[in-house]
Amino acid sequence: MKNGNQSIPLPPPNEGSTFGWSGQRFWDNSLRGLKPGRGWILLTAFLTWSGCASISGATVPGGFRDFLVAGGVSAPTSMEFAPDGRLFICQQNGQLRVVKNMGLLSTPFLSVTTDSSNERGLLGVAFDPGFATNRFVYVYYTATTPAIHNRVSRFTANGDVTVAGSELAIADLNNLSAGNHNGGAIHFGRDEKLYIATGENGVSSNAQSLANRLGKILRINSDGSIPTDNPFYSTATGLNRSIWARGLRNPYTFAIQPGTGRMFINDVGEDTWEEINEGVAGANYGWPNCEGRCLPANPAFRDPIHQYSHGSGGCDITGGAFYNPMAAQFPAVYRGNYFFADACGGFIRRLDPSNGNAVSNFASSVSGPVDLKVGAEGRLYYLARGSGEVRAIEYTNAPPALGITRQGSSVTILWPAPSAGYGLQSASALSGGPGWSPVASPMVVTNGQNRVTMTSSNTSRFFRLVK
Ligand SMILES: [Ca+2]
Repeated sequence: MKNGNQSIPLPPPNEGSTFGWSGQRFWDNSLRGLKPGRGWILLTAFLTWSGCASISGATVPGGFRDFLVAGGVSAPTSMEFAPDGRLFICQQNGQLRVVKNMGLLSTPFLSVTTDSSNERGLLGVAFDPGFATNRFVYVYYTATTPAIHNRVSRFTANGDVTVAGSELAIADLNNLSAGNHNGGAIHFGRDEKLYIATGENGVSSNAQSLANRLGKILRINSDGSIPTDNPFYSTATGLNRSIWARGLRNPYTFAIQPGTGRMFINDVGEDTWEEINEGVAGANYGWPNCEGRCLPANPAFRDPIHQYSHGSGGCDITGGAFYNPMAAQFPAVYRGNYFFADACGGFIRRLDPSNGNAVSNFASSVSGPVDLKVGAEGRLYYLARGSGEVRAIEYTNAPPALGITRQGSSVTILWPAPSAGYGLQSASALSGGPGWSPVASPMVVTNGQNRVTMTSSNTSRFFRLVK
């Protein structure tokens, strides 16, 4: 199968680049009339996908299913959803690929010149909090000039490609020696600062030093300048004032919880322990003095909130995602959970912060998972490096959230009759948790379609259709 996704119905071309479109236009609203600055949102999610069964699919719990989203990705390293629903995938070779309308676009969004040997290459992507207006996309990659080092650059999007010549380097990190331990994850925090995870580059003493930016979490403004409230701003010098936390070995991935801003950092261990650490300004996570919890306890170091041994089947923690989607699809017990994967163990587990950080198995036989993301519509996506695929896990018995839209001057929602079982809900903020209330709006059936129209100038209201 070309791209491995031919059985998935492709949608008509549209500006919204909706992800999970069923091929039928259920939503028709006035959002195209909104000013770009309002960041219009049109996200749809339907149960009508019919993804291919594949031998590379994971084993998932009863009630769930695993299906192919897009194949043919070469040596992927990480992925991120754009605010408009497109999924961007980093290939180690420097190409940033786009999955749009359930298909992998043949033309990369961008290609950077990178050293992709060993663990180097294009490793991370993030979208500016103001992406809907400014179209800024950030990537982390191993630059080759003037010496080999990791760099964070900003590009400006123009549809599914970048504006030519728009690259702006906003952080050039220390020159590299070894090829391994590059970190590479980048995400914006709730404070709209850009957080950058860096590895210690095979020199463990780097992790403790405030004289370089390796083995750290860095925090910078989106233009590359350094916030003056950084924890080591007055004690470190120059660019090292971007250090936000230290004592990390190879924090290949981290995640920030929607709604709370809580950060969990996955630190890949050496011989014994894989770690999940709570992100705290100024924290020292102990490497190389400790791998896993410090024994005996050392108050100078912050222990992981969870660790698992290589003896338990894993050896490479990669990928973390909080389950707080706009429209939760998994059962309630999963809300607020933190999913994490292990690339060599081939599993996905979940940690429940509301239950003493208890960890449960979730998926197994996963083909080299290197990243996890939760879609706005509530599916869990994983990037399988082993099979070169993006796959998704959904709960088959979920009451589907059929779509989410944002109120403009007027919103009209269409969906096929009959209307039985459908209900409209509204909320004042996008969240996967509570806050959605039923809306008593008259539904009108016209030409076999249900239609409901709401008129309001309140752009802070969101609506979703659920069944
Ligand atoms: Ca540690």
